[in-house]
Amino acid sequence: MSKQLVIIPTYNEKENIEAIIRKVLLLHRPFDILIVEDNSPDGTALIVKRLQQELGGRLAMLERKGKLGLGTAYIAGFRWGLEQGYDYICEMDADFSHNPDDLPRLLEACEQGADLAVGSRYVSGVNVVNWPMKRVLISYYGSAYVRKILNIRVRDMTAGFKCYRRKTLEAICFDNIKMKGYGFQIEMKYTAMKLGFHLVEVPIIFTDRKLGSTKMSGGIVREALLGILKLRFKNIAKTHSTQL
Ligand SMILES: Nc1nc2c(ncn2[C@@H]2O[C@H](COP(=O)(O)OP(=O)(O)O)[C@@H](O)[C@H]2O)c(=O)[nH]1
Ligand SMILES: [Mg+2]
Repeated sequence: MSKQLVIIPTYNEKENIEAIIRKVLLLHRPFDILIVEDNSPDGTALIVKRLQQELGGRLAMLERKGKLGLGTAYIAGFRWGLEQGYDYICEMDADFSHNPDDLPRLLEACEQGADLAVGSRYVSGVNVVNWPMKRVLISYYGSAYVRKILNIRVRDMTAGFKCYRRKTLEAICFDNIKMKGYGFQIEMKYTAMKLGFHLVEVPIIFTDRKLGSTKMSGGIVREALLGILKLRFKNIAKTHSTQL
């Protein structure tokens, strides 16, 4: 029997965290959960601790000292998941933008041969609900820009709803992943592809959060725009060969 984990990074998600944890634990495929919590001032960690008492071993939490960014939260989660021996490691936001019901489809894509399955908004048209038009445009044209610069076909390059096969993460040298926000998602996908892994896009519908607020900022968009240019000229095989 394979073991699968979903990593959920949180910063001020008290309105969403309990419902999303309960939803994941009810899926027909069993997923363990790792919350990577950055000392949210709203007390998200306290809610998780209460649920741990109630629900037991399938819910773990890594607590960090403060808001250190999404990229490093995921990397801390990946290291933990690999150490614990998980075969498949997923990423999902806490705010229900990613529908937990889609997790089994991402997992199945990996079971059927993908090394990295990406929940994609742009496989056909734009499957985004309730996002402000400005964000849809930044995301859609941002992905088009990235495709052009990096010369790749993946339609949703900034997607953060994914399932990695264990060996894909094992091959990536996390110390050499430089970007932290949307750029992190792009860098991970590009690195996996350059290392020869098979990426599959699984269509999903992305819905804007109903509760809580976004933590993304203009700085994160700038980081991605510049970071992509650097990635274009990076020798991926060389910088990520240490763990192979
Ligand atoms: N641990 C941690 N989680 C974060 C951080 N920034 C954002 N998140 C979480 O990452 C997910 C996506 O962030 P969100 O603000 O919804 O971004 P958006 O969907 O692009 O607007 C949510 O679960 C957030 O709580 C951070 O610095 N640290
Ligand atoms: Mg969100």
